[in-house]
Amino acid sequence: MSELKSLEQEISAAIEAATDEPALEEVRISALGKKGKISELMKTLGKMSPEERKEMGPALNGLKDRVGDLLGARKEVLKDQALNARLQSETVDVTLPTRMGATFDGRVHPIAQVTDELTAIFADMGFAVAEGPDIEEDFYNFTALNFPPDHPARLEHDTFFLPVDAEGNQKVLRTHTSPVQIRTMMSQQPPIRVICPGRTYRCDSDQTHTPMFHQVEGLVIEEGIHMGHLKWTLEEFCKAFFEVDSVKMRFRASHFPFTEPSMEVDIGCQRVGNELRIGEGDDWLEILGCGMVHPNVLRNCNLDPDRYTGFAFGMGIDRIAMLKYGMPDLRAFFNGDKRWLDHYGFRPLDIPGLVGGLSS
Ligand code: 2NL
Repeated sequence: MSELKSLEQEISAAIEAATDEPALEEVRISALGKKGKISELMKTLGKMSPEERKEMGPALNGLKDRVGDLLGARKEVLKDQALNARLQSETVDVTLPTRMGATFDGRVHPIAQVTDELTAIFADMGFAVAEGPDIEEDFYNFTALNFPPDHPARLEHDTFFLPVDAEGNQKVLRTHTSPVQIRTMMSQQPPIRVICPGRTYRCDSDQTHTPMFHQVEGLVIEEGIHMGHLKWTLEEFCKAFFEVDSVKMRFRASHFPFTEPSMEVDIGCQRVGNELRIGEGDDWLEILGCGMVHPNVLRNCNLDPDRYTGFAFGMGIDRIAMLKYGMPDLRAFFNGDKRWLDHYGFRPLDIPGLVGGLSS
């Protein structure tokens, strides 16, 4: 009997000393498991005299029950302790500053930003984006666009020519994104509404010209399209892009081989100190060229000019980026100086959209 008492004390002490659930489980096995101390004692009951059994049976059962209760109670305590420790170590301090990293330190280049901005504006007017190769065939860059063979305009464009290939063909670096529109007209049926932003190349370099620059052209082909549609589209674009309620515009007669009539478009502006205000004022800024698609261009793309008309326009993305965001030198756009990008670049998660301000 006194042996049972000291066994109970020994087991109770072990239960109290267990500091986690695995340790407690070991104590349980050593007491109540198949070969545990209490279980072994239970097995001896069979060999006892009836008198001994009468005394030891209830005593052992009592011990087994009390040890079971102690184990259960200790298990609850240890569970609570483990949960509290987890809550302590896994707390989130929502007042900490956001973590900076590559995603946040990087900047979006103004060309990418402005391309996204104008894409959002034209997408809202139902335009799709079309793309094409930078290395073009003469046909798409010049011939289909109504440049006569050996016309000086092919040279005026300061074209980069590639070496003549085995078949005697000479490819060029596209001098404008118009070839993308030619490809669109040859592969799709009207109604067509596309913008074609992308890289273009001309052999020219000074403060406002780089050998590689960016252009966006727009093209609409549909029955009944006229200059009113052209004017409205460009006016809406200018207001949305420069984020002003109204914009003064001037259409001057001009000439391109691929449009008739052709126009250059100026917007009103005013210089106030160092700042350039767009939309009003007595100065003019040239921002784009446009016109009604020349019937020859439609014919070259197998479209019937008696059925379809269309308008087209083209502008320099780099140039309108400089106007909107005030960079003085185009060359700095492309020489990869990180200090310039830190200053003029855009935060990567400020994605341009028409809701909430284009360039917030
Ligand atoms: C400018 C002038 C212009 C076009 C581009 C075009 C394209 C096709 C047919 C007719 Cl496929 N026109 N594009 C038309 C007028 C002007 O760009 O000064 N760009 C910077």
